[in-house]
Amino acid sequence: MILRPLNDRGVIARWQQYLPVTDATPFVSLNEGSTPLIHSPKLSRRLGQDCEVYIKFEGLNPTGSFKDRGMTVALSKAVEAGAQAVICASTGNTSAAAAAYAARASITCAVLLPAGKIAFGKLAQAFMYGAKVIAIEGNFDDALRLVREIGETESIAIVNSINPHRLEGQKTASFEIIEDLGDAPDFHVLPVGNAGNISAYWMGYEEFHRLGKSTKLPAMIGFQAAGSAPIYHRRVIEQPETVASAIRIGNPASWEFANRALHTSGGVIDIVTDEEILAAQLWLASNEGIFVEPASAASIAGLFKSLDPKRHCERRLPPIPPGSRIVCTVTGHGLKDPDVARDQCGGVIPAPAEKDAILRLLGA
Ligand code: AN7
Repeated sequence: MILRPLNDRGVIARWQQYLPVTDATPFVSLNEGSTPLIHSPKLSRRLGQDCEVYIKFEGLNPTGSFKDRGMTVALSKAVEAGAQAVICASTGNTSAAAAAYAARASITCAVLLPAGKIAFGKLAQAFMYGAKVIAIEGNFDDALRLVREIGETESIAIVNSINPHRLEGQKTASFEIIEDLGDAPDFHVLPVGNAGNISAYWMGYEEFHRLGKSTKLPAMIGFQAAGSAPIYHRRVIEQPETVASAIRIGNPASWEFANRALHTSGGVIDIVTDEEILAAQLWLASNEGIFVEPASAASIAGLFKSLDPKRHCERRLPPIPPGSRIVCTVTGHGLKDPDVARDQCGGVIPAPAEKDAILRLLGA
């Protein structure tokens, strides 16, 4: 039986004609995608010169990250091909998405995670969605190597972004941005880990430009965490480290593809420190009401960095001309990583259960 959810407004239902699906493809969907593109008055003002900044809030997908866009296509194609099980390596969000969509498709899901390095919200998701959760003594790059090896001999579908269906699904975020803005932006800023998403966005922008749906192509600006910046340093990082655990990756799978996107778009890869990431995370939540996980805040930290004239000379960031439109993708929800959020919080204000005492504390 072909599974076609009623009222489905998901990525495949909306963008079917641009995706590798046919009438024989079941739609394994949770109504992902169609996330809001939120105008940021405060970031726009900080940029000045009539620039407008928009935030593509991918944390509002069903499992709380952009991974759902790719996973709906990957799982649909896996089920179409008769797969009984899927496997992925993950820093957390891919495993959450794979587990949810596998549950939806009633097939087995195994996730290989670096032990002790997964944000708690993501781990809880993998368990709750019913995945087999395997914590390896190694980092993400080790986990991905193992998944590739397992895929060579076993009949189990790999749903990491080395599966091209993942990037096909993820490119739809660019389509939505072009629809919302009426054209492509001038700059697109996003965090980079395994480099799949920057590659997928670029695919989407190129495809819609080719089809005449946009008049221009954005410069793609990617930010890696300073301690996990293989593309920036042009070498594999053996022991990547960063508070932004989602992008703690030393040997990105889509490295070549991302280099092409950077080169063709006139973009760059730069780095932001953990301190800059955490400051940007707190800034975005407390100034715009948008709570994102640390990795996602790398794009906002990067925007701040590109505004700093001193940093600008030091690095190769392109100048932002007056009147530019800039889209920053924030990739995952802040609730994914409660431990980092707790460390960012001030202490609570203790008070007796008395009105006057509370008014005194409020300075009233
Ligand atoms: C919130 O879940 O690699 O450059 O295994 O979770 O496409 O890898 C997550 C990556 C950015 C980087 N922001 O995207 C995984 C995983 C968040 C992420 C990235 C990830 P890519």
